This record gives sequence, C-alpha cells and structure tokens, in this order.
Amino acid sequence: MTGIWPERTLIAVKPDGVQRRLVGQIMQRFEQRGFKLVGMKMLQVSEELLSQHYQELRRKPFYPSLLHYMTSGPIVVMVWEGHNVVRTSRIMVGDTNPAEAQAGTVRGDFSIHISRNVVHASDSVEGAQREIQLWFHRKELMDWDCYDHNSTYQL
Ligand code: IDP
Repeated sequence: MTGIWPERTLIAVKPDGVQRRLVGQIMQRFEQRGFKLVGMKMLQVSEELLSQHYQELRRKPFYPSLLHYMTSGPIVVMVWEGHNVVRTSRIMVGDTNPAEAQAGTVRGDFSIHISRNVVHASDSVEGAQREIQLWFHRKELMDWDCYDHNSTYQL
C-alpha cells in the first residue's frame, strides 16, 4: 500500500441535498465503492465555520450567495477512509459545475446548476486533513475494523 494510510476525506451533503432527501443515496455510493465511514453528523453551519472552510473563496463574487446557500438548512458532514479516497471521491462527485459533470457522478446525476451542486468533497490530501480538523473533534472519529477489508484490498 502506498501513500498516506489511512487516507481520509471530508464529504458533505449540502442543504439542497438534505432537502431533497439524497443523503442515503449519496452515502450508499461511498459504501458500495468500498470506503469506510469513520465519522458523521448533521448540523446547521455557522458563517464563521464556513468562512474558514471556504477561506480561499472569500474574495469571489459568488461568496455571499455561497454563504447564504450553505447556511440555508442543515447539512450532513462525513469522514470517509480508504486507499486514494480523496482523489476517488472527487471523481465520484464530479465537476464543480454540474453542467460539466459526467453522468454517473453525484453532481452529474443529481444536480444541474453550480450554485446548488448537492455535495462537497475535499480536493487534496492536505485540504482533507485541514477540513477534517475543522469540522470534527478527534473523539468524533471512529477507528474500527472493517471485516471485509481483505476482500477490498490486496495488503
Ligand atoms: P468544489 O466544491 O468542487 O471543490 P470550489 O471551487 O471549491 O469547488 O467551490 C466551492 C463551492 O462554491 C462549489 O461547490 C459551489 O457550491 C460554489 N461555487 C463555485 N463556483 C461558483 C460559481 O461560479 N457560482 C456560484 N457558486 C459557485
């Protein structure tokens, strides 16, 4: 096994995804791919947390509407673990703009506009580590053994 192990990423179902009752379908994709859920919670996000999460976007013209969107209702935030999970999740989630997202990806199957793209996925291993620390306390993340591990990986 190469790279950082265990690799983890932050996935969030945004308010539109929760409103549209897509949480289960989105989680199912990560479970059936073989990734392991190690943390999950539902919350109403504060603007303060979002401003840290989206710190690189603060000067973008769409930033105020992004804050409004992300605070418009509860979100479900998760940490998934597995080999190459950051890169694979980005592929599973699809392009930021749903109009460019491939069919078969979460955004390509469930959304049509960039301002309501259903889901967040960390875009780098370093970004994932930063986001996981921002959203979760260490004690909220579970270390547990997946019994089918030997069927998912050649160790
Ligand atoms: P990502 O979510 O695919 O990593 P980012 O560029 O980090 O993409 O943007 C964060 C979020 O900001 C997007 O998922 C989307 O909700 C929103 N966003 C990005 N670009 C635009 C835009 O041009 N108009 C409106 N919202 C945008």
